[in-house]
Amino acid sequence: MLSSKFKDFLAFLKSKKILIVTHDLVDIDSLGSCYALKFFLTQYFKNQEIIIYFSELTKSTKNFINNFKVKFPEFNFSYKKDITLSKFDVFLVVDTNNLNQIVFKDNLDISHTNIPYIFIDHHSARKYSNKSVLDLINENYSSTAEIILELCEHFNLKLTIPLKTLIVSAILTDSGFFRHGNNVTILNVSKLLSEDVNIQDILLLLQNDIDISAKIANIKGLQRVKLIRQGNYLIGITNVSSFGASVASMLIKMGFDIGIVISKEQNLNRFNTRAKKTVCIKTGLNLGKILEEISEKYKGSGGGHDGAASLTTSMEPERIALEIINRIKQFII
Ligand SMILES: [Mn+2]
Repeated sequence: MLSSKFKDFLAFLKSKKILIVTHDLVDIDSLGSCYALKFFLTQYFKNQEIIIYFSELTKSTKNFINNFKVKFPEFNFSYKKDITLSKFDVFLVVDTNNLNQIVFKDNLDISHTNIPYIFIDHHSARKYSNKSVLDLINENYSSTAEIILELCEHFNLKLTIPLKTLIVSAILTDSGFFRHGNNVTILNVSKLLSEDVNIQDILLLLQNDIDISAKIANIKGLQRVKLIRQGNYLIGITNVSSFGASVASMLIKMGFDIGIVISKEQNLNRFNTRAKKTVCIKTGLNLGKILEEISEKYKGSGGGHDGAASLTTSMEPERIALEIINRIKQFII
């Protein structure tokens, strides 16, 4: 339980100028956590400076904010993109377990200042530098937003409807819509839902509009796909001019076990590959390794993870494709 720390946490922050920071490419969990935390602190420290700093937001976070603003036009998503670190007395590092993930202009780094920082996070604690006794870390939560929720509950602070909506959105996205969650994840969401905080409305807020050119690439990729059957496994190979990574993921959603997509990128041939996680686990297939080895052989650049990898090369695509397929087949006999 974090509750034993909450009083000290609050006492430490009193009369301090607070900067709330989070990782680059702000996702919906960091977004919701930062604004809920700011709301919480504002209740206790009326005339105190509490600033949020963001470097860059992801495309889906921006999309979410646009949808959110239609529903809650009054909600204030203000944050700073440019700040002077030395003006603050303490940094609250949200949804981040490694200071390297926070990006400032001119390569500033909060660890180079003498200003204390406190982690508020749900990632595994391995990479925390300079652990503080005040850190609020709980790896059992699917999202950082749930730590802020616990904080608000502990002090009986009533959250507003927009903030409840933000926290539910954060929990849903970070838990992969409960796929990576546990009982507590579902309980926390259920606590926040009400007539005014409706799950279907929130799911609509989280819907991402796909770009029309990405949709066309997906459709063309499907029209051109060649099916290769190897035992009980299905490999799909196709080509598109762009959006190769999204087309490769789409092939997996369509039912292929492995998807290979060839596209052109600045006169080079790019291969995007995807494999079902279950296939990788069952067969030992590692696309990252395969593409890395091929890239070394043909002087390209390639690599990735077991189920998602890419390769860029100037070699003719047919030859590379054949080599990729042959190497994949060695695993799925
Ligand atoms: Mn998170």
